[in-house]
Amino acid sequence: MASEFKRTLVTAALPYANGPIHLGHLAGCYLPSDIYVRFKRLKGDEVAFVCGSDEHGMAITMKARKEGVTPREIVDRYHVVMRDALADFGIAFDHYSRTSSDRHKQVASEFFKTLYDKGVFEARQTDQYFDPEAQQFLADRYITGTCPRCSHDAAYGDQCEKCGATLNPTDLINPRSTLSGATPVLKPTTNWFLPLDKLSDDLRRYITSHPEWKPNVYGQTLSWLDAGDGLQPRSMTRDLDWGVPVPVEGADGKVLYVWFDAPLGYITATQELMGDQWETWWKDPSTRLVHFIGKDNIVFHCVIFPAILMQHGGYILPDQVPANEFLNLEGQKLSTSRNWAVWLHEYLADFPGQQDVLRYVLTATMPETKDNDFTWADFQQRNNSELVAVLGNLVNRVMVLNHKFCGGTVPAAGVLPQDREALGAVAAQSALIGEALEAFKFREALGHAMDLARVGNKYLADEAPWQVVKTDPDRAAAILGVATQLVAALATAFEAFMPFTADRIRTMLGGAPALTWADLATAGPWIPVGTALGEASLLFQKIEDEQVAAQRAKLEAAAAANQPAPMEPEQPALTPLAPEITYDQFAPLDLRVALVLEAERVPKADRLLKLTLDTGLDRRTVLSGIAEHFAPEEVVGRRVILLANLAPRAMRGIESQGMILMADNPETGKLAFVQPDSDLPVGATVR
Ligand code: B3M
Ligand code: ZN
Repeated sequence: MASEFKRTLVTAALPYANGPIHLGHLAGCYLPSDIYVRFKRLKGDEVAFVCGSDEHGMAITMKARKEGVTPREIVDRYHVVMRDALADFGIAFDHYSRTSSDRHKQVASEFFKTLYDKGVFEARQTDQYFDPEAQQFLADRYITGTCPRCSHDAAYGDQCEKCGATLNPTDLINPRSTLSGATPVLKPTTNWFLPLDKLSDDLRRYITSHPEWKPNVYGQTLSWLDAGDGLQPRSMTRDLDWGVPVPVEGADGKVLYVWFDAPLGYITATQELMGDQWETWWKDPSTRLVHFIGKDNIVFHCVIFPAILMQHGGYILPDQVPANEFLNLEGQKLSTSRNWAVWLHEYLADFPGQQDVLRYVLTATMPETKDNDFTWADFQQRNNSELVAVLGNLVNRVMVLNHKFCGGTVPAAGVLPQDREALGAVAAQSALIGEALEAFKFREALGHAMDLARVGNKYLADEAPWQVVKTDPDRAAAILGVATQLVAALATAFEAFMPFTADRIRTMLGGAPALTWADLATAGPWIPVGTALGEASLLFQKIEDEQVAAQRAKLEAAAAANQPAPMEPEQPALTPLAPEITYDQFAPLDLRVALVLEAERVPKADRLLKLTLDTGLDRRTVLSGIAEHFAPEEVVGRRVILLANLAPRAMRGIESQGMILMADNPETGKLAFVQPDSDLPVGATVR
């Protein structure tokens, strides 16, 4: 129960220091955590907000290799780039730390040592690939070879990016080291495993005591516990030379697993921020620990980190882990390596001073419960029809009318029923905003704030002070008094979402004092009558079609320029010809054009989409293994070719009545639809 807590420690996932920050980072965890913390501060709650750069792990060493520099150079460069970009967007950490610091080394070593001395770890000898030329053990990503499933000849030791298979390095045919090209050899090595299998009862008790977690978080965590063989021991050390050295005898050449050390970075950051007081924030059960993360980090924060904290003892456990799903960009997965991203620093260069527009749009489309898509068209639309037309318009009209009819000072607000009603919306809407934010429903909260601005616009339109002034200047002033109070309250209502805008509104209002959240629950006034107003200026600017087109073109160009140059002359791997069949074997296939009416994901089946098809003859359900390639909304409305007389088959308790034809694109390795000619009607047969 949140109410038993005296203070809240909020963390945002530590970004890997291997590149600049993009939209997906912001929407995933930095924006929601910042909004939450700003709201808490407005409420006067005791809160601390920490983050920092994650400077260990493969993400760093791979980038360093790619650029031919040391890992140290990479993290030193990107630590600053990321810290500054987040600050530029108003992400107001109390402290932004880094995991390559000496203090962090101490914190992580102490944790490992304590667990080691308690006998928590199991030392296990395993055979690992070793590069005899480079004289080092190879992480999975440093081994390539032929995929046993699809014969792609550049699969990685952990995954084939062509067919998506999850692999072990020893599954690869013809393995090669990417460090030297040498054929790796298996060599025994000892690592220390956290026996998650033995801890699973404790973990289950902990997790099921949090049924209030967001369904995506709770569900994913439990499905880990419930997976086939249950939780498996996981190695907490690696044979690598970049990281926190394993602080025990006989561990030369080994470092802590990055997911052992990174979450402890939250503790390091708190120590740096709080000095002697840090223990209150990590050991006192009246502290609430809240981790904002993206969905790919759920298991580490809900299973592995709590297991580490429990085994150490004396620490509180995460109480909430509000993870977001992923944000896509123009219908495609954001990708640093393909350069399919909007980088924050580039956004700021193109839209100077307009951080809040991005904050607003990303909050309004935040992937809270499912993946969501950022498009420049939507960005333009929300800017023009919400920020400019609703909030910006209200503030501007109130300012201009005040200067015109009231000498530029705040008049006393009217007291007619409609005046009270409009002013009463402040308390009502702020209560709704607050409830939604406490429940981590950011989109909903933002909607309630925008509704308050709508109340203001409607009030002005209904009361029409520009008309009234002709016959009754006192009433016109009273109307503007109400409207000005609304604007003052709006600055605070929007502050957590759009802090730059809140400041600008206050400046326009003549340096109006910052309010607290409790002030919004009153009947006002929120700005003293008689305050001399500043100059009116536009809060938001209309975004033109050309700007949107330019952003799209920039995206396409960057992605095209970044197509990885083929290492060797690449022959697209065409699938060899299949064995011959006769016409009689082909003729029984009933292939026909069908229309996708609906598409949805199938819970617990990452690959499957459940489609509802119109075949012309009937409506039916077909399960299709395309969910990793297409979002449901990309599929609805498509005309596809259906194998309509395939015997029904049940998967995940759903009966699939047919199969849609898909093509493998040999150049991209991606799945594509086989699309009928546009004038073919639904039901047309294919032969
Ligand atoms: N750096 C992973 C990521 O950026 C990782 C988060 C660490 S949080 C302790 O997805
Ligand atoms: Zn494959």
